Amino acid sequence: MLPAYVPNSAAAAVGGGIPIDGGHTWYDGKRILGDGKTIRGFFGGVACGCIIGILQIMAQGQPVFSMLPKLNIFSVLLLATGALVGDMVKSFFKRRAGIERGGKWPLVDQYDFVAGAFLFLFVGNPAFAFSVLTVPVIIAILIITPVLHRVVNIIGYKMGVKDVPW
Ligand code: CTP
Ligand code: K
Ligand code: MG
Repeated sequence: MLPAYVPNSAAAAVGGGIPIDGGHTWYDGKRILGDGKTIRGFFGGVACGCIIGILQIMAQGQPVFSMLPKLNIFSVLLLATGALVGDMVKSFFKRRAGIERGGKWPLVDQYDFVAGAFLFLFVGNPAFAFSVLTVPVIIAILIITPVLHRVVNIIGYKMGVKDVPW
């Protein structure tokens, strides 16, 4: 899950600059995604997720471009991209629900990137996804994620890379 977790924190650290929605509003007059989703945050986040994933593959003594269904660069890219696409889709619906950028949306804020990463991995590399994401593993991830999310966000807030501690 590191290639899915890291992009979320990395985006907060390296994000900023041009927003993905270009500052445009939706038909409801509210921003499409908001200033919290930036091009630099997205690609910087995905890149950091890929770096951690490549280190994991190398630590397991496997070739980076191994055949499916092993952990390979393709699966790493799916997890990292899926995580930030999930986060972005979340922001779209958050704006439609009238919640400002950075506002709290309990449960959704904690699981958006996990849902995106799971979806991308199950669709993009089902053989690998089914072999690693077993029911006990998924349950463990669902328990660990909100705890980790909270701890990392408090650290990010204290470091000054996050505006709010959630
Ligand atoms: N970030 C970014 N680009 C992304 C995702 C995140 O630049 N694609 C950065 C932004 O600086 C953002 C911070 O990471 O403020 C924290 O991310 P997140 O909590 O997902 O964004 P919010 O500011 O809470 O915005 P939203 O309400 O839309 O989730
Ligand atoms: K997020
Ligand atoms: Mg947030």
